[in-house]
Amino acid sequence: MTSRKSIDPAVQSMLEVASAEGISTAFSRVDSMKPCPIGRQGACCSVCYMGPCRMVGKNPDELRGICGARPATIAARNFARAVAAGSAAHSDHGRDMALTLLAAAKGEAPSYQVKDVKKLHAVAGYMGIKVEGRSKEEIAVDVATKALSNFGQQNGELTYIARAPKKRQELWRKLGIVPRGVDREIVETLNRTSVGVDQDPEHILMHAMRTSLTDGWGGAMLSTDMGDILFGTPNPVRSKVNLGVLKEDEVNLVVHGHEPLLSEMIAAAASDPEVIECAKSKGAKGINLTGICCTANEVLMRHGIPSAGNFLNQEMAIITGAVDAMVVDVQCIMGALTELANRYHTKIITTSAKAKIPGAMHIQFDEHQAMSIAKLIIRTAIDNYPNRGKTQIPDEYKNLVAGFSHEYISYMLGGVYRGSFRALNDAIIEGRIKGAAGIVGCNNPRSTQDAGHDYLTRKFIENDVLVVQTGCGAIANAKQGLLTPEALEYAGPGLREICEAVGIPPVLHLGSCVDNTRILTILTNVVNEGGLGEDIDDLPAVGIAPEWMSEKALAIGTYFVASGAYVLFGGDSPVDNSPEVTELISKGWEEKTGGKLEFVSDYEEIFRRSMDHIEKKRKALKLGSWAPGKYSRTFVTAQERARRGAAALEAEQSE
Ligand code: NFS
Repeated sequence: MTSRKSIDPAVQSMLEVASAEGISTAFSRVDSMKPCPIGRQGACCSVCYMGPCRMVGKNPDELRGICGARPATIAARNFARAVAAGSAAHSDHGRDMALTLLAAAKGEAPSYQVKDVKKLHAVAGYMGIKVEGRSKEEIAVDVATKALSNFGQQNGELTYIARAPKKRQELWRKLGIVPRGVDREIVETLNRTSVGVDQDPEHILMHAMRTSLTDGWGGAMLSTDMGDILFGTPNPVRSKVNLGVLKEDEVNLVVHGHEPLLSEMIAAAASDPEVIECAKSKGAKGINLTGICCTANEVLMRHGIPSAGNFLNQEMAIITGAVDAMVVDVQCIMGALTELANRYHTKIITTSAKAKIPGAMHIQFDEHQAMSIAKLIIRTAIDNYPNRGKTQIPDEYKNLVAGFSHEYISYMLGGVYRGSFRALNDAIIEGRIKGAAGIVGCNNPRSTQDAGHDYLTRKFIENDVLVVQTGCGAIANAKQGLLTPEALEYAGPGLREICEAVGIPPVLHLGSCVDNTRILTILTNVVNEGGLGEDIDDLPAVGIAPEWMSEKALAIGTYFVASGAYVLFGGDSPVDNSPEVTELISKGWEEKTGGKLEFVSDYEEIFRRSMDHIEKKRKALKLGSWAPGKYSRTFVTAQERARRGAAALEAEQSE
């Protein structure tokens, strides 16, 4: 029964506890809350108060709302609004990061500094900011100011548009979808989609693409860069994942949400000897910091702090009874947490000026006094430790390797002096690696937790497709042990050879959801490296969000399509009611950008379409299949080597 809900054994065991104790969770609520069939397929218009109008009937194309809006207009408007909301979420995150960098550089936020000068110089390079003869603080002031100007500018182009492949930039200009300013495009979407403004579905959807580019090549990319400058660019780290990382005898503090600003401070404060002494004085052996969702990914990538799991693990963590405080900021935080926490001793602490939850304790974060606030939060968790009742921590965790920034990938492929993507391009050209799949995004209780991520990742690596991941998708795979070198056992021979030679797992964790922009950078670097076409849409690559549920996922999917990628989403289509819009975002966008967006509920079909696409792109690039003999007469596959090794061993033993 619980296996239909989740493939995560820790979640399964907590669901048994929840069911025995009559505890409501997203997994149980999803059964009693049937989705509204009208809203679910984009057939409900609520942009004015003459309605809401429902586009239901035998022939949707005959239907219209009170104002006359057709189903296609309504579906396109709803989709564009979701993209705007998703872009706003990532971009506001980026804005906060830039504001903190500015405060740090001016000496107004003493807890923060420029940690990664190399990255600062690289970003200054993208922005045309002079670095020679200047202090890191001077450069950082200019970098943060330039970043912030991207949000409010009214005309011109976002700075990072120039980071895309040349051909892509020209295409965007031709299509008129280069964003002028982050805030401008998001506001314009809200205006265009309000009652009686833009009514042409194709025109609305073009602006949805322009808006999504403010996310991918704007707010989210800035967020990644500002984070790396402040906290360091990730390098591979080993860690652990799943509810088994919670500890019986330590103060369990879980950071949940998205922005790394506070969690970085908590990570630093948690190792302060004075704070640890304080925990000991309450009978705990120490402080155990873990995370959920993308905050977890941020501190995992940079410090190897263990993750207690992805989106659907948040309630499960509380049901263990072992969480002394869950500290949340923004995004993907379930409103149900406070009611659930009332059954236990757990304190839910909201920290963002933008987000309060009824029933939660609020300790407002302020970057100017970050360290003292972080310590106050830790002390609150410590003080709560003695209030713990019965705990039920499932003994489930897996090891993982995370921390693959594009900078590190370039380094691992070419070394310090010759960092490049050449080796990856060559492996794709030779056919050792057939292509790449980005498998990203959420959990959604309407489908079995982690099952889509798991099925697709295994299928791709088995078929010599390198998998890169972010967000809850990465954690889903980590919980199944796929983010380790041992997962090479499931990889096809070509992929395995490359991963063994370079020393990486076949599934690379690139970070949080804003770090999908690292994938954009990798795709661009692969194009610029040469030999695989001139633009992102030439590459044998796909992007997949099998268990998506968030507006942010739609924004990410749309900016990848605008950037030339084939993107497949699992589950139901939010524009299903309109065959016209369904065609506009797939075939229509493909004609314009070379990328397309499809909603396919069957995972096998997602895989089949992805492989067809990868093969089609390989053919267009005139790439053949892998022919080992062509490159090395002495070549043997890893499997063959293992077989020979085993045979030799057997022979030895029989002697
Ligand atoms: Ni992404 Fe990260 Fe997870 Fe989905 Fe939510 S945490 S920003 S939206 S649920 S992947």
